[in-house]
Amino acid sequence: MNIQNYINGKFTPPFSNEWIDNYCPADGKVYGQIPNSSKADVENAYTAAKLAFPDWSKTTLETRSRILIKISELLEANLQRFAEAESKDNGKPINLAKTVDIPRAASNFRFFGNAITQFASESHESVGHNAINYTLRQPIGVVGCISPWNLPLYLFTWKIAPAIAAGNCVVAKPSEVTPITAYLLGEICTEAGLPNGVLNIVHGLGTTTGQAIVEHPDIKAISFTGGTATGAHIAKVAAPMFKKLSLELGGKNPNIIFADCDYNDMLETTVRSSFANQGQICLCGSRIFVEAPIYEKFKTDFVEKVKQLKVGHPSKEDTNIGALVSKPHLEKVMQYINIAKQENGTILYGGHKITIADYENGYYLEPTIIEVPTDECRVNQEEIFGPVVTIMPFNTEAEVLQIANKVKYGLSATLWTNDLKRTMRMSNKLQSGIVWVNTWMLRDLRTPFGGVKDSGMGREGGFEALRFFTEAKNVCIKY
Ligand code: TXE
Repeated sequence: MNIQNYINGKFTPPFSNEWIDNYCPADGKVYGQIPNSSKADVENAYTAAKLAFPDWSKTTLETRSRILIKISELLEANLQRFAEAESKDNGKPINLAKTVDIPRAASNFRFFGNAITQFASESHESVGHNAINYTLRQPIGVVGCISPWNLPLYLFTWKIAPAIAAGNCVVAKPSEVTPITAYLLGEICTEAGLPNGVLNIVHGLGTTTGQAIVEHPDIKAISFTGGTATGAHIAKVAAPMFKKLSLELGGKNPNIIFADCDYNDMLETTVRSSFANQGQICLCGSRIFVEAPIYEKFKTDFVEKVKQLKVGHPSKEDTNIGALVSKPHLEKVMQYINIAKQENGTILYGGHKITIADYENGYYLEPTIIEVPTDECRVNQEEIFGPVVTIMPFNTEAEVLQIANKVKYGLSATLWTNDLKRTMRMSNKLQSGIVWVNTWMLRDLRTPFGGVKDSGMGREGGFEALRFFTEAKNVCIKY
């Protein structure tokens, strides 16, 4: 399957005629090519966006809303096709793509289609001065959206939907590792009546295409999700141009389990929060801390449950764990398993590459549980981003709080307890942008989403996203 850029509503090849192979993680074979777009392609996309901006920014909220909701409906109508494409491109189980990725991408458009009709700004009366202030929330112009490979369409649309809802025009780049559903989205946008140039999708490597978007002097805001090192680099390039930046980066999230929790619910959810999407979700709880009295029981039960997970071809309905996204990524994750051994970690389960008949070159890995002797080891401090979790016991609330916070990341944390006061104390003190109590990845699109420390800056979601994609202008009128 050869794909093209989507610029000004048309599918176009890259000027340079340079192409990148696209691999299918399930069998390791090349199954298509994608453009490696250059500065010239990004400039072309920018020009289309710039020309579309005056009309789009004046389009009524009702019309914008109707188009966004139409995109959402078309995604739902094409659920099967998109889910198959996502599963093939990324290696994730088809069931996950069908129940999570594509429905959530559709709900991103529906949500922001509705949210823009409710978005309002403030007014401040300057009492005693006979003056009134009101704040205009104006779209920025042309904005850049850059997304990663783990939740390809879901995270791509999480940026694009609020950007266009707020009246901006977009130059967007999906990950070069998983470009297919972003490509298919172009067709749907045209069918939904999105005017040409409002959304432009350019494909290519981060260092060429992505870099050209970030460096473009007239793309005034960048919304990025991806690795922390890339985020730091983008900040360095964008800061001297005073671009608005939203950076959603890595995580090393603690999953803290107290003995008083609802045990079965916790166990079930912990299997999911550890291994969903092959552990390749920035919100996965990759560091599991268990209160000492239930530690041995948890260890036994968790290993037992994880043993039952079926690693298999992503297209099979009964597969729980599919293929990792790429060969280099599989190698990186396996390297961490070796590091764990050198650091005196005990592999309680997994740790090996799996060969699946007929798909011998696919990127399959056993779900892996490592018992660590201390939290101060690389597997407990660095983001692995694969089906690998560490576990260790703790004795007191103060102790677990300290180790939970002792990493450079701060995206999310999960807490399992029925003690209300402890919940309040811990939620206040955990250094993360999101705290889940007795649940994981429960999503309400109105809530702020993002991290602290090296997990990034800015918040996505709800009105936060609409605020990011607009500039506030205060107008002060004396009467
Ligand atoms: O991410 P990159 P990669 C973490 C995870 C993973 C690591 C690297 O630990 O192993 O990051 O993954 C584009 N200018 N996460 O290499 O490189 C790139 O093309 C502009 C966490 O895939 O950060 C892609 O579209 N853009 C994570 C996007 O940035 C650039 C999700 C992300 O790629 C660029 C994914 C540049 N110079 C990985 N270089 C999460 N937190 O959700 C790259 N890109």
